[in-house]
Amino acid sequence: MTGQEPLNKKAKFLVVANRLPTDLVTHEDGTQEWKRSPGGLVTALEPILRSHHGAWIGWPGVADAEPEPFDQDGVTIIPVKLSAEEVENYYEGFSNDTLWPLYHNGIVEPQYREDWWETYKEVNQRFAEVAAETAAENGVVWVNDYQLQLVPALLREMRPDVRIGFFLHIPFPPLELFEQLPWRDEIIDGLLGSDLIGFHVPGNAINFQRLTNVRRKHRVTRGKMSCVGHCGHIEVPQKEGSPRFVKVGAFPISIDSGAFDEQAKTDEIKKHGVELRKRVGDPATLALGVDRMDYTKGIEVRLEAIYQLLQEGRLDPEKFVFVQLATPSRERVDAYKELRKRVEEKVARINGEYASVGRPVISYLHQSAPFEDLLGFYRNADVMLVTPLKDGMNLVCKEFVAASTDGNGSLVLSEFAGAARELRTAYQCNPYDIEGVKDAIMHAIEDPEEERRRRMRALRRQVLTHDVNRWAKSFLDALPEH
Ligand code: GDG
Repeated sequence: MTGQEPLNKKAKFLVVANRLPTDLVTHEDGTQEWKRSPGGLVTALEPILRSHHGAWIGWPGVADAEPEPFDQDGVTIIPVKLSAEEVENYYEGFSNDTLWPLYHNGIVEPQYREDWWETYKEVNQRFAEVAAETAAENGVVWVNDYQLQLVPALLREMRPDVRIGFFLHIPFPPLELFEQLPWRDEIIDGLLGSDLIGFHVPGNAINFQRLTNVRRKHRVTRGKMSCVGHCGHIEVPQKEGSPRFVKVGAFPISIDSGAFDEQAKTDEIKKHGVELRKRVGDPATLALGVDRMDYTKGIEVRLEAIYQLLQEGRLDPEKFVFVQLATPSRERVDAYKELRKRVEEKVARINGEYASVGRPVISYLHQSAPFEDLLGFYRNADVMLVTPLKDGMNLVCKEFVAASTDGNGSLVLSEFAGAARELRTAYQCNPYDIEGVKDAIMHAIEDPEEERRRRMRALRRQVLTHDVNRWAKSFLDALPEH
């Protein structure tokens, strides 16, 4: 363990998320070390956390680990312990095998199990207790994502003085689907403990408002359908006194786009990108996919589209390479094991039929790629394929745009990614319409250069002016005062 000092102060600004911004890594000799995992959320929130003596509550990523809180660059890190059984029931089970598929339109069948739900409740209670102990008087607590939807109400019960914001990073489903959940009313009431509930896109906010209106009979004041920011209020009756108002809004998350642009421009990344392109045979067209290995991401859709385009002779295997970087994810959940098998069979089939010796058409990795490789590929790919069946936002497409500093990449983007609402000039497609996906890919490759550049210019304007700092600020600015 590193020699960080245990701390014991109250935080005026608190982030609560399933995972900490730093992972506890255990080496082969049994020694442990904290490794920072600098994602977009961390980058956006770190300066705010630092300036407010902030704290971050989350699980360190290892079962049964119980490290003491410590200070990391001015932010208090507060680990929450999860036993191996809790990881299985709360995280892999209820979060990733019940809520994740249900909220992504039931792409795979959600599993409903009472024992998973019981553990979900217990773990949410623990997170809420730690937050209640940590938050300073009248502080701000920002709760994140589907793993912790009961925390707002539990926390409000213990600490009515704090202001609670909740942000959902995945889609919120329509009423007709959400109502399958045996514990639907408990989840709604958990979320309604917040002062502000944020979603990526207005459609999600509207789904939630309609649900509370229909199931809980709460009065809803709706903003404009096209709203970004404040979309409306839900009036929640109280046992005593006047009702509480919960603000609901759409806040499309983004990336640290300036940093991506800057880093992608460096000579090192430029050279590295050229080198990577050479390594895959310097094809006339390099297409790229970057995803967690998840059935929501539509990896199979793009493989099928490429397969058919090769069969029809619209893509030439001598001139085309597709690089798919697929980070391992949730490998103990059955649906993920099955997906991996299907993807790998498809890759093998395409290469078996169309590759030549030493020259695969599909270059597939089931590994977490180093960040420099990611940037190098983003910068040098001709076409980026982002074809989710459903995605809250999708940051990969924004990263590709920000890193396309030469202004000449083409983005193929599913209409069902939250990002499609902002990235209008992408080559958009319906991932359920295979002919449409194939046509979008061919347009992205064959359109005149001027058309491709025009589209990318508009995408870059959008992504570079709407970064993750703007997202965090708009959410926090919308959090009502008590
Ligand atoms: C959830 C929602 C929403 C991926 N492979 C590698 C790697 N990555 C990085 C990407 C990107 C991140 O992982 C993936 O972010 P996404 O947004 O695309 O997807 P989810 O993980 O599903 O995120 C999503 C998001 O929350 C935020 O609210 O947008 O809709 O599902 O940053 O770059 N990074 C490295 N190597 C890899 O191999 N270094």
